[in-house]
Amino acid sequence: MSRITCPTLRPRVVTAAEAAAHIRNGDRVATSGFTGSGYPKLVPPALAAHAKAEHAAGRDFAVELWTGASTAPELDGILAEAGAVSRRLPFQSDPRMRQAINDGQTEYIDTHLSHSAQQAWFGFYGNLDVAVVEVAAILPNGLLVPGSSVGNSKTWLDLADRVILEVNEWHPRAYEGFHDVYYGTRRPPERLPIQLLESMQRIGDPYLRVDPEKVVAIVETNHPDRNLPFKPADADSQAIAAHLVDFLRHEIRVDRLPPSLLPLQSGVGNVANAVMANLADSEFEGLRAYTEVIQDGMLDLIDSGKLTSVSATAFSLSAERAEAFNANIESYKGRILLRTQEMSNHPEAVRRLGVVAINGMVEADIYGNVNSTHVMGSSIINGIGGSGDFARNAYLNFFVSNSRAKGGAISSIVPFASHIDHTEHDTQVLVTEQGLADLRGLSPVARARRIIASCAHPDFRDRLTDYLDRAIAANPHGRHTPHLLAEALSWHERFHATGQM
Ligand code: 0RQ
Repeated sequence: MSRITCPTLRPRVVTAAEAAAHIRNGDRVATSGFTGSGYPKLVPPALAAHAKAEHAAGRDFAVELWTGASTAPELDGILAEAGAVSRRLPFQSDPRMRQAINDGQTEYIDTHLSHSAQQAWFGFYGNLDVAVVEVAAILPNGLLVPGSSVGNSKTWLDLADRVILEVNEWHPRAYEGFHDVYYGTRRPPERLPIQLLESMQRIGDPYLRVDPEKVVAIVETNHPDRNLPFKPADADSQAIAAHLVDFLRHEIRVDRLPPSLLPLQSGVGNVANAVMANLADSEFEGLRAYTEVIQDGMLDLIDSGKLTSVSATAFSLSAERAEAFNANIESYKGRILLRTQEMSNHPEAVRRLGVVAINGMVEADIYGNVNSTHVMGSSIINGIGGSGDFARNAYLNFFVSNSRAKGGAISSIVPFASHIDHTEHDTQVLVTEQGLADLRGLSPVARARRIIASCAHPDFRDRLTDYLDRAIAANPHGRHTPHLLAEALSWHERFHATGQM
């Protein structure tokens, strides 16, 4: 049976090329999609082909691209390769898009993921021309059943002048009932408290709404989400996870956490995924998650019975896990809820629920400033994503990383972070395979001693201590957060010059 049962909308089914023809040079285009799930799969390649044809004919063609978060090669990748994206926001992780941004061809606006929708409807980014949104089905009354992500789709459908829908049969029809789309957001000063008191509480609707008048085209597809595999957890990830889990036990013993913990948030990346897998082997029971993405590790926790429920905005699964989930989707009903990213990452909810946030990092400095996004201060990797939404507002936050990168050439603990996403005021606990530094209640120099002793790799520990000691000695009237300004970024400069920090 067709997934499009609305008599008004059914006649608008066209080919992807016909749908893409509704997108013009200079348009602001916003798509569904969040960390490789629920993004449109046919219109973007058709748009890229059109852009290439225009370029070959000597004409300009580029659009602004707004999404929920990262998408996939057949959206970010193919449009970046076609040179068809003038400006991109918010989180991305595609290698070709990253290249276009780092080459200076595409402007990139790296907002917090909870801010992106509201800043769009505040009007901060200008008028939205087109929304391209993938859904699992269109109901007879025109309501839309989302698929494997919700992201910013609600806002894009509300704001866009024109809407293109992709109806993808790869998403199980049984997705109906897995979503909670909150329609109560208002601009200040009309804002009301968000009545989300428990992680699985429903505060919205199971469906997305769209004004049928705005729907200019519908495309039918049957294409899987991108679904990248995770690296198997190596010894370092296991060690990081073990330190973190031991610390959680300690916090329970001293009565700073309940035995079933508080709702967990786990970020993107291999290390964060490994931490979740490690929790599956632990003694914890009755865990809950209030998070952004559901990775394989979190699904393992549900399957093992340790995790009773997950509220998120999207799946980010490997291909095998996605197929297994789709085949057994009914068994997860009531245990998984997908919200708008505005709500999954909402500061008010994160603060009220007391989330325990675990996110990856690129580097941290001795005082606890964390860089989540840039290599050597200049090249973006992915973006801040939701790490700031969660870390700043969490009950307890962790930043995790190997103590070294690139085969030992780089120390992840440096005198001064080459880019700062999370300041020393936000950071609570740093974890590397070397150990864990609990920074709560410590002054800057005490934090520095603890980070160097617990988290830095032995290859770099003495040099970090030497830097700190000399910075203290050289600043007789500046001993609160002492630095040697001319030397603070010298480790990064040395890496550029010699390939070694
Ligand atoms: O690059 O694969 O080319 O070698 O960075 O590093 O160690 O595989 O770590 O997969 O956990 O990702 C911060 C990127 C960590 C991720 C980051 C290089 C390293 C490798 C990845 P290669 P690992 P992970 C909510 C939370 C921001 C968004 C976020 C991230 C690559 O966690 O994007 O937290 N976070 N969102 O070699 C140079 C260093 C390095 C380094 C690592 N010090 N210097 N390169 N790398 N450390 C979810 C969402 O927001 C959607």
